[in-house]
Amino acid sequence: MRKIRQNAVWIGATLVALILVGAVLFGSNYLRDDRALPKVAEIGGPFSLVDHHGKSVTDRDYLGKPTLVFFGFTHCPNVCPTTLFEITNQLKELGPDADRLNVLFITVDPERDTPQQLALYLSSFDPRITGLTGGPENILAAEKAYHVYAKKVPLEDGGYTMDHTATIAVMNSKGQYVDAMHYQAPSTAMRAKLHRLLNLKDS
Ligand SMILES: [Cu+2]
Repeated sequence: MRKIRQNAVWIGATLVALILVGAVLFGSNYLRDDRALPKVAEIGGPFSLVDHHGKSVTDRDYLGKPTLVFFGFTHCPNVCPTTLFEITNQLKELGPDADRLNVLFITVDPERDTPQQLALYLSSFDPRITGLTGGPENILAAEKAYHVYAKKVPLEDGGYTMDHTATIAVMNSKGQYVDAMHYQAPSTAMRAKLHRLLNLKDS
């Protein structure tokens, strides 16, 4: 009788130990996967917009080359000009290799950012950056596809500004999400990512 009880204790203890080990292994794997693959398959998707030349375009027009996708607006006081300036420097440094890349600046403020306004604004940056705008529903759909947050914030003078996600999504030539860049990251980090994207050797 005592032996049976002892065995039962051992079996119970072994089971608890197995469950604990399992939980730890599952937990660490889960965390690792979560960090390595931030909803990869979910970011990106179809869009139907108008470029800064007034031409209707869709996501399919940008397949065949890797694409940087950045959402912003031309009245942005800081984040957007800083990001576009950084991208411009990177493209300049890449030289002709930058032609193997699409760079899309999609407005979160279609009310003010007409194709003409985008063209005017982008004339201060690298000409290989394409501005995209469209109807409010089309812009909303693009924001949703890229998991971008954007919200109108009223200003005291009666105008408004936009709160928005400032991450640059890096898509491969098949339109699949591969990486993200942030405008506050050091230039060398962005340079390394672009080189990897274009299969260039780091010098
Ligand atoms: Cu901005």
